[in-house]
This record gives sequence, C-alpha cells and structure tokens, in this order.
Amino acid sequence: MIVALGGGIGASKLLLGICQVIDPSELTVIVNTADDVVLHGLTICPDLDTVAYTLAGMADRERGWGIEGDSFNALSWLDRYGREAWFNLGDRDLATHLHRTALLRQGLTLAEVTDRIRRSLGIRTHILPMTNQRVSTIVLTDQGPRPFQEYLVRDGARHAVRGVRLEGVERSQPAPGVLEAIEAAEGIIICPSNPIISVGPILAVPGIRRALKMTEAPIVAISPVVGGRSLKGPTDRFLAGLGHEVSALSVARLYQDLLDLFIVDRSDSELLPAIEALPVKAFTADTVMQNLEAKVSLAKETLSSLASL
Ligand code: FO1
Repeated sequence: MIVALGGGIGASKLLLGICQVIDPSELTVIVNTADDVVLHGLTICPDLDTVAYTLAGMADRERGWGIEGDSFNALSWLDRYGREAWFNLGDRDLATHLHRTALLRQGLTLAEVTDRIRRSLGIRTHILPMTNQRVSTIVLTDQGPRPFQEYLVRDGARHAVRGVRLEGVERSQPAPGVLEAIEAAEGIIICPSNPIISVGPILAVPGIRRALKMTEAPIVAISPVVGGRSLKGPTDRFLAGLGHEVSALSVARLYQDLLDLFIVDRSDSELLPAIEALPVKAFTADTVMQNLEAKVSLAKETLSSLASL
C-alpha cells in the first residue's frame, strides 16, 4: 500500500498519475480538512471533494476544483435571496454537500461519509480525512484573522499573511485508519501541496507526525515551489508571511525530520547542495504536471525512488 498526504489541487494531479501506474486500490490518501467551511448550513470539504472528483475523472480541468460542466443555478438564486454567494458552489457539487451534511446529521463520521461518497463515485482509492473532528485554518492577516476560505476566495488572498492558527487541532485525533495506513505503508508520498495550509494541518493532528517519524516506510516529498514561486495557489504568500524564503529549500526544511528523499524541479537543481546539507537526500525531476503524460512520468519517478530506498 502506498500512502499519500496532501490537500486539493496540487495533490490531485499527482494522485491521478499514481493511479495510472499502480492499482488505484493500492493507494490511500490522507487529506487535509482544515479548509472545510460551513455555508448555507452545509458542510463543504473542498480538499476531500477535489481529490474525489479528480480520481473519479469528473473534476473541472480548468479550475481544478468543482465538477466539469457544472451549472450554478442554485447559487444565483441564493444570491437573489441575499445569501452569501462568494463561494462558487455548482449545482452538482451542492448535491455532494447536501448528501454529506445529511449523513453527518444522521450521526455518521466524516470518514464514513467520505467513504460512502467515494464508493458512490466509483473511486477505488481509499480516501481518509485527516480527522473526524472540526479543525479550521484561520489566516492571521494584516486586516485581522480570517477563516481560510474567506481569506482565499472572498477576499481574493489580497491581505498580507502574518501567521496561521489551526483552531481545534490540539483536541483532534487522526481519523480511524490514518495511523494504521502510515504504519503499514510500503511507501509514503507528501504531495506537492502547500506545506503550511494543506500538509501542515495534517502533520499537526496529534499523533500523525510521530507516526510518520516512527514508520519504517520510506517517505518522499515533492516541492510545490518551483523557481521561487508556487505554481498554483498562495503557497508563496504563506511561506513568505511566516518568515520563510520562498524556495524548495524552505519546504525541505519544514519536512526535514520526516524525509528520506525530496524531489525538486529540474529548474531548481542549484538548490540540491543546500538541501543535501540539511541533510536530506534530493534529486530533480520535471514536477510541473501540465498534462497526463507529465503526471504519470512524475508518479513513476516518485514510486521508483521510493522502491529504491
Ligand atoms: N476556489 C476559488 O478560488 N473560488 C471558488 O469560488 C471556489 C469554490 C469552491 C467550491 C467547492 C470546492 O470544493 C472548492 C472550491 N474552491 C474555490 C477551491 C478551494 O477554495 C481551494 O482550492 C482549496 O480549499 C485549497 O486547497
């Protein structure tokens, strides 16, 4: 079993590639849930849904989130009623949130609901939320604290980041199956997701970082920073806001205690000596996954590097 940790879009690209190389049922993904938000009374789990829609082959390819070809009729009526309409919930996507919320209200856990959704969408890869408890990323900005989706989507990530608070994380526990998957894994992949707000919350759930340190499985991470910039999303703003240099080297430092291997983009080869001096073994690959071929190629390199450790 291969275990992958990550958030939404960056992780999903690589996961799609991995599922072309190994049997998808041999992959377990542990997903960040600290971006989750309650809107219109519905529990919305963007990273879980992005992973599920991508692996089901139905994610919107342009945006990376939501469902391809979805319409937004319900949202425009919510807007007409004067409800908050800044978070673009598609009509089909809304059905996922209605279904999830109804099951949670019946008493199922988030892990159980996630498994039901994955089965309904015909996904063979196991998808685990990092925790069943509510953990919320609060972005500390120069304009005050903002829940993550308000910072990112409503305010367009325009406020300067000063810090991050993970509300509820101390009281959270890994969802059932998370520690077991890490312990039993043959290899572990930290996807090219935001290290502060996607992978960071997973590592902050009590017990997960320790399990990663204890496991005998080799651990490889792929840098989401290429040439001093994040390819998608606000990784660069979070690294800089928390006082880190925006580079693959900073990402390697954040994971240093866990890693057996770190993969950086070929264009960052000049960083290899500094990463190796941490000391973290590192090599370069084409990490910019613009098409399926590139996703499969990075997946192959990642999996064969794990097998060689
Ligand atoms: N991202 C946006 O930038 N704008 C949106 O309106 C938006 C809506 C949305 C709806 C459902 C969903 O699952 C994800 C959605 N996202 C949207 C993506 C999401 O905000 C982020 O990509 C993740 O939370 C970051 O990991």
